[in-house]
Amino acid sequence: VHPTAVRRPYSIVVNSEKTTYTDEFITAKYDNRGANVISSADGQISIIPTIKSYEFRTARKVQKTGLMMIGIGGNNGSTLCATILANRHNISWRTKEGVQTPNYIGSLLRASTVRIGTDPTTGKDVHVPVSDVLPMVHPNDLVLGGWDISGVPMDQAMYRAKVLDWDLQRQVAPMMALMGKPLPSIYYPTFIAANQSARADNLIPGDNKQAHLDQIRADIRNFKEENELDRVVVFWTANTERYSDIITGVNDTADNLLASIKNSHDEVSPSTLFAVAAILEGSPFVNGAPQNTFVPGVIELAERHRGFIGGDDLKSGQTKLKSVLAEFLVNAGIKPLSIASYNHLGNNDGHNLSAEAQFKSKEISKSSVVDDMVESNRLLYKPDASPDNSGDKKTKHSKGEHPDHIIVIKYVPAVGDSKRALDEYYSEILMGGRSTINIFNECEDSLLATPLILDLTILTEVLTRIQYREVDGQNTEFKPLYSVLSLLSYMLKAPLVKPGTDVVNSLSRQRNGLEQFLKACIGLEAHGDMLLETRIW
Ligand code: NAI
Ligand code: DG6
Repeated sequence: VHPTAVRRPYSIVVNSEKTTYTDEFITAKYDNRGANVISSADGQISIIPTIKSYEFRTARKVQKTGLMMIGIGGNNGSTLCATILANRHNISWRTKEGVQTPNYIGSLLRASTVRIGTDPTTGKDVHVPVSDVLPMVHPNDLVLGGWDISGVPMDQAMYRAKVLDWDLQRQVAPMMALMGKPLPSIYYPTFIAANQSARADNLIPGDNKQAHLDQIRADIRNFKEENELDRVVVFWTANTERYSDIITGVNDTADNLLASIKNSHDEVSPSTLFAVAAILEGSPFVNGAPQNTFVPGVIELAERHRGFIGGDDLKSGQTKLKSVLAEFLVNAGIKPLSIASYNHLGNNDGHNLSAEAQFKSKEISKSSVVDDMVESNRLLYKPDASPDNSGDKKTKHSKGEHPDHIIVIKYVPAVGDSKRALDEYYSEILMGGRSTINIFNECEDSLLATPLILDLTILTEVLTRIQYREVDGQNTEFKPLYSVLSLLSYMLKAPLVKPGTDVVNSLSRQRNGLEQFLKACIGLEAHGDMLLETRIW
């Protein structure tokens, strides 16, 4: 089942003094423009435009990349494997609608485009697939592997998930069967719901966390060697865990965390252990679930090893829409008073989330998504006047005025993977009026999540090949990007960002940020919507 698909040649050339090409690198100059704003006590706002010059250097050779999923035997993991196999082998199947061909719909990289300029002969915008802007791995070329506490072979895991059409399952099953059983994993029962215990039959023996770490590191190394990979991305798509307590001396620093693993401390979660293993093996780690895998000790360890981490929690449906709608309302000067989000689903994710502690993790990531929009408009929402109005990013809002925001998730086995989500946005409009928007969405959860896992993996691989340097500064060596890959935010509900910097939840800002960055790497300016040529004579 190893990849055979042909890579598309990279075909974009930017003819500009800003961009240079060698066989090895694309190097582009970029002027980062901003503005310093100083507000004085008398209400005067003084603005000083700023500019700082950088160079980005992107290695052109796409690395042979493996994706190791933790939870590969679950709905997302098995659906992703079957989707890649169907695409790789061009398998079509019959549904009651007719013949369906495989695709990557829902992937920002493979199914959406970016405006790169204008055709001078027609004056029309020219769009290219996002995946064409820089050399990127094709999803068909990813080498797949991973761990699961459930030892069900991959074809059976796909049947168990009940996500894909039967005629497709039937055809990919022999290829899925060749993938065999997932690698044994680690199971610390207090971290996931008790209702998952029956699945846990494929475990690395013992309860020594250091030995577990060593085994997982060896798994990553072996997978890399056996498949002759340049890069392995390790991805948590296993059950949502409860939050870990952040305890001074235990997981607050890199050294304390490593010592706690040695001592098999109870509060080190499986996902944190996997993140540490990945960092120590030089593999990027992405967290597709909501729990606080990235305790401070993990972030410090990633910084120390110049490793790459990204998370948290795939932003697939209800929350993605919320990061559009809440921004639309607040930017339209309309004041959401309450947002009530309800959903029910019947897959194993829903079963796990029916336990209080695991639901809590999901509730936090689903709730945080409107914070920055509210924060940005203090005309609508009164700020808190007290001196300490800071809030914790993940557990509580800043103390200023906020809309009521409630999250409900219910487990209804009958509906399986087909999640039903209802959202009510209740807002204040002109002169005390009220507006209510109700949304009902129904779709297979894992078919929204799978393309996000692919995008996150492929983007992560790209970001490991990009380096930067300051053009006029003292420090002119090329350096890797900062360890926390906040450029992945578009696909994530509660984006992890560089400590001390602001989280951006708005979907359009997240997408613009990513587009601008990819374009900057080939020396293209951000395309604004000023459309000056259409406004002047
Ligand atoms: P699932 O329950 O079908 O799959 C999770 C898999 O993880 C199971 O096969 C389970 O046996 C395995 N597992 C649990 N603990 C493990 C460990 N310590 N090591 C290895 N494997 C372990 O769930 P699904 O639907 O695939 O979702 C996966 C994760 O992604 C969940 O945390 C979910 O909340 C999150 N997520 C899912 C989205 C979706 O739309 N499906 C969207 C956003 C996030
Ligand atoms: C119930 O909400 C199950 C969850 O795992 C979600 O389906 C998943 O987090 C996706 O959430 P959303 O809000 O992006 O659709």
